[in-house]
Amino acid sequence: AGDPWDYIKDGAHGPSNWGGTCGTGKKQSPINIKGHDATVDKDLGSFMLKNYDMAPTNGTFTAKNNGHSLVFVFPENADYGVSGGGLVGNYKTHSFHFHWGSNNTQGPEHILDGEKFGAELHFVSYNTKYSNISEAIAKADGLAVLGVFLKVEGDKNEAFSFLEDAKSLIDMSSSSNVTAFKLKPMLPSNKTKYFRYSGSLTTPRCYESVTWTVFNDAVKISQYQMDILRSLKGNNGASMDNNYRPVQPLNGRVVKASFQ
Ligand code: B30
Ligand code: ZN
Repeated sequence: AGDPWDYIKDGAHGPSNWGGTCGTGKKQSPINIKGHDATVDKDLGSFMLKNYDMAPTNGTFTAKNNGHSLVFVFPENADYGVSGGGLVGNYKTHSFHFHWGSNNTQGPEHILDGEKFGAELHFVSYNTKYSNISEAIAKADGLAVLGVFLKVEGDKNEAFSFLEDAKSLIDMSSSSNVTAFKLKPMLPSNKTKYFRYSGSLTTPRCYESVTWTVFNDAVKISQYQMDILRSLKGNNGASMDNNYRPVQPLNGRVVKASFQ
């Protein structure tokens, strides 16, 4: 449903022609984060990640190629959550997905001090004052997304072994159940250094409902693991690479940093 959209630069359905709030909003994501311009906020405490170090026994996640990303959705009874770290209230983690480039110097949505890594991972959570993600998706305090930069370097990262399963999801709209795994190893070991700002979904209709947390430290994945993402296909069998939105104007927004 909705207007078709894609990532083809200057194309009819590309980012500069996305509809709705994408074109008119003043709090859009992603952004270029300049570490030195960020306002240090010592009151931004550390996160509570609920059950991120648990893999539910007999649990399965649904892995799906939705044509614009590779998404892993948790079962309704999964109890993954995020709170603290300056977030008001509790957020239930619904899913995670990736954005990546066709080479190792592009792919993330956020840019940190001009540095571009190969991919960015998003953990999407919704405010538990709403009953589900659909109800929360357009509310100002509806969503909290954690962003993690993925850098191609070194050996296979065991935290991302599940990408092997994604090899069966090359074609658009394919999905499969995968054995549940731990989320915490996918996050940087230092979770105390992060940036925080108020923004939007990075895909149509770009609702301005996201409290963004972007971790300072990147996580490493191997070239082989990156290439699995690059093998996925989107609409009409085209490559899904470069499924990232260009950075958007800050329009006076304050970016906070949890560290000096
Ligand atoms: S992001 O983290 O800002 N990239 C959605 C959630 C997080 C982000 C973007 C979008 C979302 O829930 N969108 C509506 C549901 N979509 C999922 C999606 O990621 O965009 C359903 C779908 O079509 O299958 Cu595409
Ligand atoms: Zn995303």
